[in-house]
Amino acid sequence: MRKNGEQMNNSRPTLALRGVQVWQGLLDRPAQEAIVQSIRSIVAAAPLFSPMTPYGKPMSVQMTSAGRFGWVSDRTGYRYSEAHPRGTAWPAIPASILDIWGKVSESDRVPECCLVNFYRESAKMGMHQDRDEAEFGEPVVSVSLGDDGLFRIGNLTRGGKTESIWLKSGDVVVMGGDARLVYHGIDKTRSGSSSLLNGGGRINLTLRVVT
Ligand code: MD3
Ligand code: FE
Repeated sequence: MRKNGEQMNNSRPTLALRGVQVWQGLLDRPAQEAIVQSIRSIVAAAPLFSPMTPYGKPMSVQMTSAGRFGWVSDRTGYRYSEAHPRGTAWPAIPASILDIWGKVSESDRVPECCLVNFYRESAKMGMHQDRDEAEFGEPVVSVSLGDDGLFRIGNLTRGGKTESIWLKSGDVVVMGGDARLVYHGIDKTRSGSSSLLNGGGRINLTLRVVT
Protein backbone atom coordinates (compact mmCIF):
# COMPACT_ATOMS: atom_id res chain seq x y z
CA MET A 1 0.00 0.00 0.00
CA ARG A 2 1.10 3.56 -0.65
CA LYS A 3 2.01 5.59 2.39
CA ASN A 4 0.68 9.09 3.03
CA GLY A 5 2.36 11.68 0.87
CA GLU A 6 3.73 9.26 -1.66
CA GLN A 7 2.79 10.20 -5.19
CA MET A 8 1.70 8.10 -8.13
CA ASN A 9 3.71 8.56 -11.30
CA ASN A 10 1.04 9.46 -13.78
CA SER A 11 1.51 10.66 -17.31
CA ARG A 12 0.93 14.34 -16.77
CA PRO A 13 2.39 17.23 -14.76
CA THR A 14 1.15 17.82 -11.21
CA LEU A 15 1.75 21.58 -11.25
CA ALA A 16 2.09 24.37 -13.83
CA LEU A 17 3.81 27.61 -12.92
CA ARG A 18 4.10 30.36 -15.55
CA GLY A 19 4.05 27.74 -18.32
CA VAL A 20 6.69 25.61 -16.59
CA GLN A 21 5.39 22.06 -16.10
CA VAL A 22 6.37 20.31 -12.87
CA TRP A 23 6.08 16.53 -12.53
CA GLN A 24 6.39 16.14 -8.78
CA GLY A 25 7.68 12.78 -7.61
CA LEU A 26 8.03 11.40 -11.14
CA LEU A 27 11.05 9.31 -10.09
CA ASP A 28 10.64 6.97 -7.14
CA ARG A 29 13.56 6.23 -4.82
CA PRO A 30 14.90 3.20 -6.74
CA ALA A 31 14.78 5.19 -10.01
CA GLN A 32 16.62 8.07 -8.31
CA GLU A 33 19.28 5.69 -6.99
CA ALA A 34 19.77 4.19 -10.45
CA ILE A 35 20.23 7.65 -11.96
CA VAL A 36 22.73 8.61 -9.25
CA GLN A 37 24.74 5.52 -10.24
CA SER A 38 24.75 6.65 -13.89
CA ILE A 39 25.86 10.12 -12.79
CA ARG A 40 28.77 8.53 -10.94
CA SER A 41 29.95 7.02 -14.22
CA ILE A 42 29.55 10.38 -16.01
CA VAL A 43 31.63 12.10 -13.31
CA ALA A 44 34.29 9.35 -13.46
CA ALA A 45 34.73 10.01 -17.20
CA ALA A 46 34.25 13.80 -17.05
CA PRO A 47 35.18 15.24 -13.63
CA LEU A 48 33.19 18.08 -12.08
CA PHE A 49 34.70 21.55 -12.43
CA SER A 50 33.76 25.06 -11.31
CA PRO A 51 33.10 27.23 -14.36
CA MET A 52 34.51 30.75 -14.30
CA THR A 53 32.05 33.62 -14.46
CA PRO A 54 32.91 36.52 -16.80
CA TYR A 55 33.86 38.44 -13.62
CA GLY A 56 36.71 36.00 -12.95
CA LYS A 57 35.06 34.40 -9.92
CA PRO A 58 34.21 30.67 -10.08
CA MET A 59 30.54 29.68 -9.91
CA SER A 60 29.43 28.10 -6.61
CA VAL A 61 27.81 25.26 -8.59
CA GLN A 62 30.12 22.55 -9.93
CA MET A 63 29.35 21.13 -13.37
CA THR A 64 30.05 18.50 -15.94
CA SER A 65 28.14 17.12 -18.94
CA ALA A 66 27.25 14.06 -20.98
CA GLY A 67 26.30 13.92 -24.64
CA ARG A 68 27.82 15.33 -27.80
CA PHE A 69 28.01 18.80 -26.25
CA GLY A 70 28.83 20.03 -22.79
CA TRP A 71 28.58 23.45 -21.30
CA VAL A 72 31.89 25.18 -20.52
CA SER A 73 32.97 28.62 -19.45
CA ASP A 74 36.26 30.48 -19.34
CA ARG A 75 37.60 34.02 -19.78
CA THR A 76 36.22 34.09 -23.33
CA GLY A 77 32.69 33.39 -22.07
CA TYR A 78 30.12 30.61 -21.89
CA ARG A 79 29.53 28.16 -24.72
CA TYR A 80 28.72 24.60 -25.68
CA SER A 81 31.83 22.57 -26.49
CA GLU A 82 32.45 19.06 -27.79
CA ALA A 83 35.30 18.73 -25.28
CA HIS A 84 35.62 18.78 -21.48
CA PRO A 85 38.05 21.52 -20.29
CA ARG A 86 40.75 18.83 -20.01
CA GLY A 87 40.35 18.08 -23.73
CA THR A 88 38.42 14.79 -23.76
CA ALA A 89 35.05 13.97 -25.35
CA TRP A 90 32.02 13.86 -23.04
CA PRO A 91 30.56 10.45 -22.10
CA ALA A 92 27.26 9.33 -23.64
CA ILE A 93 23.96 10.28 -21.97
CA PRO A 94 22.85 7.17 -20.03
CA ALA A 95 19.68 5.43 -21.27
CA SER A 96 17.94 5.83 -17.89
CA ILE A 97 18.23 9.62 -18.31
CA LEU A 98 17.19 9.62 -21.99
CA ASP A 99 14.06 7.69 -20.94
CA ILE A 100 12.91 10.66 -18.84
CA TRP A 101 13.17 12.96 -21.88
CA GLY A 102 11.12 10.45 -23.88
CA LYS A 103 8.41 10.44 -21.26
CA VAL A 104 7.95 14.18 -20.66
CA SER A 105 9.42 16.29 -23.48
CA GLU A 106 6.93 15.74 -26.35
CA SER A 107 9.95 16.36 -28.63
CA ASP A 108 10.91 14.43 -31.78
CA ARG A 109 14.58 15.25 -31.20
CA VAL A 110 17.08 13.57 -28.91
CA PRO A 111 18.91 15.66 -26.29
CA GLU A 112 22.50 16.50 -27.24
CA CYS A 113 23.57 17.69 -23.80
CA CYS A 114 22.91 16.50 -20.29
CA LEU A 115 24.31 19.21 -18.05
CA VAL A 116 25.04 18.00 -14.50
CA ASN A 117 24.91 20.74 -11.85
CA PHE A 118 26.14 19.87 -8.35
CA TYR A 119 25.16 22.12 -5.44
CA ARG A 120 27.06 21.73 -2.21
CA GLU A 121 25.76 23.54 0.86
CA SER A 122 25.36 27.30 0.13
CA ALA A 123 25.76 26.92 -3.65
CA LYS A 124 23.22 28.83 -5.74
CA MET A 125 22.56 29.92 -9.30
CA GLY A 126 21.65 33.50 -10.13
CA MET A 127 18.74 34.47 -12.37
CA HIS A 128 19.53 33.85 -16.04
CA GLN A 129 18.04 32.76 -19.37
CA ASP A 130 19.12 29.64 -21.26
CA ARG A 131 19.58 30.94 -24.80
CA ASP A 132 22.78 29.36 -26.11
CA GLU A 133 20.80 26.63 -27.91
CA ALA A 134 19.84 26.96 -31.60
CA GLU A 135 16.19 25.86 -31.35
CA PHE A 136 14.06 27.57 -28.72
CA GLY A 137 11.14 25.44 -29.95
CA GLU A 138 12.81 22.51 -28.20
CA PRO A 139 12.18 22.22 -24.45
CA VAL A 140 14.67 21.94 -21.61
CA VAL A 141 13.96 19.11 -19.15
CA SER A 142 15.31 19.28 -15.59
CA VAL A 143 15.67 16.44 -13.06
CA SER A 144 16.21 17.23 -9.36
CA LEU A 145 18.06 14.79 -7.08
CA GLY A 146 19.13 15.02 -3.44
CA ASP A 147 18.49 18.07 -1.27
CA ASP A 148 15.52 20.36 -1.97
CA GLY A 149 16.27 23.43 -4.09
CA LEU A 150 14.35 26.72 -4.09
CA PHE A 151 13.62 27.38 -7.78
CA ARG A 152 12.68 30.93 -8.74
CA ILE A 153 10.92 31.73 -11.97
CA GLY A 154 10.59 35.23 -13.38
CA ASN A 155 9.73 36.76 -16.72
CA LEU A 156 10.93 36.99 -20.33
CA THR A 157 12.94 40.08 -19.42
CA ARG A 158 15.07 40.63 -16.33
CA GLY A 159 13.25 41.88 -13.24
CA GLY A 160 9.57 41.99 -12.34
CA LYS A 161 7.60 39.75 -10.02
CA THR A 162 8.84 36.21 -9.49
CA GLU A 163 7.40 33.00 -8.04
CA SER A 164 9.28 30.26 -6.20
CA ILE A 165 8.79 26.58 -5.55
CA TRP A 166 10.86 23.99 -3.72
CA LEU A 167 12.03 21.26 -6.09
CA LYS A 168 12.42 17.91 -4.37
CA SER A 169 14.39 14.79 -5.22
CA GLY A 170 12.62 12.97 -8.05
CA ASP A 171 10.83 16.05 -9.41
CA VAL A 172 11.07 16.67 -13.16
CA VAL A 173 10.48 20.11 -14.72
CA VAL A 174 9.76 20.81 -18.39
CA MET A 175 10.42 24.30 -19.80
CA GLY A 176 8.81 24.48 -23.20
CA GLY A 177 6.71 26.83 -25.27
CA ASP A 178 6.44 30.33 -23.84
CA ALA A 179 8.30 29.28 -20.69
CA ARG A 180 11.45 28.30 -22.60
CA LEU A 181 13.06 31.74 -22.34
CA VAL A 182 11.98 32.88 -18.90
CA TYR A 183 14.54 34.03 -16.36
CA HIS A 184 15.10 31.47 -13.60
CA GLY A 185 17.55 30.50 -10.88
CA ILE A 186 18.16 28.55 -7.68
CA ASP A 187 18.23 30.73 -4.55
CA LYS A 188 19.35 28.08 -2.09
CA THR A 189 19.20 24.43 -1.15
CA ARG A 190 17.91 22.84 2.06
CA SER A 191 20.95 21.05 3.42
CA GLY A 192 20.18 17.66 4.94
CA SER A 193 16.68 17.42 3.45
CA SER A 194 17.47 14.26 1.46
CA SER A 195 19.43 11.09 2.20
CA LEU A 196 19.89 10.24 -1.50
CA LEU A 197 23.46 11.50 -1.93
CA ASN A 198 26.25 10.34 0.37
CA GLY A 199 27.69 13.53 1.79
CA GLY A 200 24.57 15.49 0.91
CA GLY A 201 24.04 18.18 -1.69
CA ARG A 202 21.77 18.61 -4.69
CA ILE A 203 22.20 17.45 -8.28
CA ASN A 204 20.23 18.92 -11.15
CA LEU A 205 20.33 17.43 -14.62
CA THR A 206 19.20 19.51 -17.59
CA LEU A 207 18.60 17.83 -20.92
CA ARG A 208 18.93 20.08 -23.96
CA VAL A 209 18.81 19.98 -27.73
CA VAL A 210 21.76 22.20 -28.71
CA THR A 211 21.88 22.41 -32.54
C1 MD3 B 1 13.49 27.54 -17.22
N1 MD3 B 1 19.61 24.94 -13.62
O1 MD3 B 1 21.39 24.62 -15.63
S1 MD3 B 1 16.77 23.69 -13.56
C2 MD3 B 1 20.62 25.60 -15.71
O2 MD3 B 1 18.35 23.54 -10.73
C3 MD3 B 1 19.64 25.82 -14.62
O3 MD3 B 1 20.35 23.61 -11.53
C4 MD3 B 1 18.80 25.09 -12.45
O4 MD3 B 1 18.95 26.78 -14.64
C5 MD3 B 1 19.17 24.00 -11.51
O5 MD3 B 1 20.58 26.37 -16.65
C6 MD3 B 1 17.35 25.11 -12.72
C7 MD3 B 1 15.29 24.28 -14.16
C8 MD3 B 1 15.41 25.02 -15.45
C9 MD3 B 1 16.35 24.71 -16.39
C10 MD3 B 1 16.34 25.34 -17.61
C11 MD3 B 1 15.38 26.29 -17.91
C12 MD3 B 1 14.48 25.98 -15.71
C13 MD3 B 1 14.45 26.61 -16.93
C14 MD3 B 1 15.31 26.90 -19.17
C15 MD3 B 1 14.32 27.78 -19.44
C16 MD3 B 1 13.42 28.13 -18.46
FE1 FE C 1 19.05 27.67 -16.63
